[in-house]
This record gives sequence, C-alpha cells and structure tokens, in this order.
Amino acid sequence: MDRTLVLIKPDAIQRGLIGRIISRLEDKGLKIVAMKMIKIDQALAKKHYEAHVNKPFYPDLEKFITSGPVIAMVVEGKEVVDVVRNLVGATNSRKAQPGTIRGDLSNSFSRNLIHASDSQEAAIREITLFFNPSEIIAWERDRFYYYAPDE
Ligand code: 3AN
Repeated sequence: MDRTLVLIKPDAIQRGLIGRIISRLEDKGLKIVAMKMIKIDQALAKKHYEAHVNKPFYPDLEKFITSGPVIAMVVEGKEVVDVVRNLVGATNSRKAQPGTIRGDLSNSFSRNLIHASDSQEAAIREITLFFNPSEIIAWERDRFYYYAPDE
C-alpha cells in the first residue's frame, strides 16, 4: 500500500480547521497510519523544502511553516500520492477547484492550509524526515469498506 506525508499547516491550526481537513482524508477512505503535532524548526524546514531553499519566497515560507505547530501525518491508500494531491488542489488556493481542500477553505497563495508529497520519491523522503519507523502503525481495517476485495 502506498503512503504519503501530509502536513496540516500553521494557518489551518490557527483557523481551527484540523478536524475538517482530517475528515476530508477519512471521508475519501484513506487510512491515517501516523499522526503527531510538532513545531517545525529552521533545520527541518530547510530539509523539507530543500527544493525551494534558494528561491526568493523561501524566507517567508520558512517563517510561516515555523510560526506555530503543524499536524504531521502519514496517510495510506491505493495511489495515495495522487489521490491526496487531487484532494488538496492547486498550490494557489485562488485557482484551486471547488471541492478541493484549498479550493473550499483558503483564498491565499502561500497560506494554503496543507502540504502533501508530490511524488512517491518525495513521500518516502518526507516521511523519513518527520517520522521514525516505530511511530508508523500498520493497522488493518476489519472489513473491505473502501476497496473491492479483489483490488
Ligand atoms: P505545494 O504545496 O502545492 O506542493 P510547492 O511544493 O511547489 O507547492 O511549494 C511549497 C510551498 O511554497 C507552497 N505551499 C507555497 O506556500 C510556497 N510557494 C511555492 N511557490 C511559491 C511562489 N512562487 N511564491 C510564493 N510562495 C510559493
């Protein structure tokens, strides 16, 4: 089963949207296999956003992502990287489709509520940055609620 890293960002926590965002993931049939609240420090921000460290917007991005707690989660499901990216919507929330988390709940480019890994490789790298293997719980559903038994 595929896994991805999701961060509920400081703006979502300030706005009291933790529950609604987690509900979107659960409603879709995805399984949360790890979850914790942490405060990202500068070193972790630089590792997480290594692709953006030299970009002009990085100082604001770092200031924002370290400004308050985030909820970090590992989410599991079939093709979960694409499924969650589609649920999250476009980076610029003003352009994100209605029905997506950003499209419905944010009107900002940079305060866009949620991060989700953008590829399998990124997911593996980011999950390792945020979680020890012992923090990820491989639990089973009692029944096939979300997928056909032969899927
Ligand atoms: P996403 O979060 O949709 O994967 P990324 O990974 O391209 O987007 O960018 C990470 C974060 O950096 C975005 N969520 C956004 O807050 C910020 N960011 C990306 N590109 C820009 C930009 N051109 N100007 C300002 N902030 C940006």
